[in-house]
Amino acid sequence: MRSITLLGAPVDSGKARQGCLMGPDALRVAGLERALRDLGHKVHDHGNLAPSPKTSEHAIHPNSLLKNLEDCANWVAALQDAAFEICDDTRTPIFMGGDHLMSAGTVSGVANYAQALGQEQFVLWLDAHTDFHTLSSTDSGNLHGTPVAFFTGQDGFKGYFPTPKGLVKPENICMLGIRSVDASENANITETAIDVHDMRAIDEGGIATPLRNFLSRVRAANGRLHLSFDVDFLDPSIAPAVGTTVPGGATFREAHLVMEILHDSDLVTSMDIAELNPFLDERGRTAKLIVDLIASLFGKRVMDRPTRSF
Ligand code: EXY
Ligand code: MN
Ligand code: MN
Ligand code: MN
Repeated sequence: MRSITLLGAPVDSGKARQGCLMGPDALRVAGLERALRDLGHKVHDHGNLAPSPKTSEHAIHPNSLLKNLEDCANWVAALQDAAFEICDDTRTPIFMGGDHLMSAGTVSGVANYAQALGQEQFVLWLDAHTDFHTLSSTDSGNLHGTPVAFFTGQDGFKGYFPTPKGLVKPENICMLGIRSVDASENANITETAIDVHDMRAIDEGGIATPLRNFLSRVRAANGRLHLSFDVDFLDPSIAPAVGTTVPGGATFREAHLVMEILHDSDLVTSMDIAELNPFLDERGRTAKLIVDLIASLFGKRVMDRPTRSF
């Protein structure tokens, strides 16, 4: 039984297709709290981090709309403090986004907490994208493409963003589901020890092996594990409610298998749900799927494993 705290982190950080602001409430309407209570967990809904930054319709770029960038930077600073505090009074925070800029705040906050405990912070990044742009490398200027560069301490944020209070070592990050990487991101990420498994590798060798290998590293280091789940990790045919869909994503069973293996490992200490855009959903289909996947992460089983394989 876990003690779980939900915190909404609604943000649309400049991309054209807005709507992630409504993500936290869509997860609430889809029954996230009830699903977790039904599994025997203690759940507290801490509400939303307010106020969300005001962003314009079109892309934010450091050179053009510094004002909006400042709002986003202040929001990230507030979120990293809120994340740190929530870690202190609950065993498992679930941060409900909002687009993936949220992870600049949540991951630096939980990494700061890990540092305070003298523990290593690890991150499992489920995403179609590596989100490894800096403010100078991004072409789109969309900040949701930058969080991993931010919390690994890459250059190019100074003067625009707060100093991350907690950093994650690149070698402590595993990415699964990658299938859309910009040229400059690719060049930069291959210079690091980030463990990237794209969909080609997963198609060939399966998703369980890289995940299990990563989890044994987390366990060996007695580490804390943050799961950052970008809804566009999933194939758009099962999860259409994201603004940056990329065909060829994880299937329903691959996603549930990841959650089941994570549950059995008991290693996850915090998580994000990012990029859910209810404005693009079909009668809450995507939000309900996310709730079901989180239920798998927290112990829901379709059936108890047969004692012997047939
Ligand atoms: N790499 C592209 C960009 O930087 O604009 C697309 C980023 C999409 C980010 C979403 C959250 O994963
Ligand atoms: Mn509260
Ligand atoms: Mn992402
Ligand atoms: Mn993505």
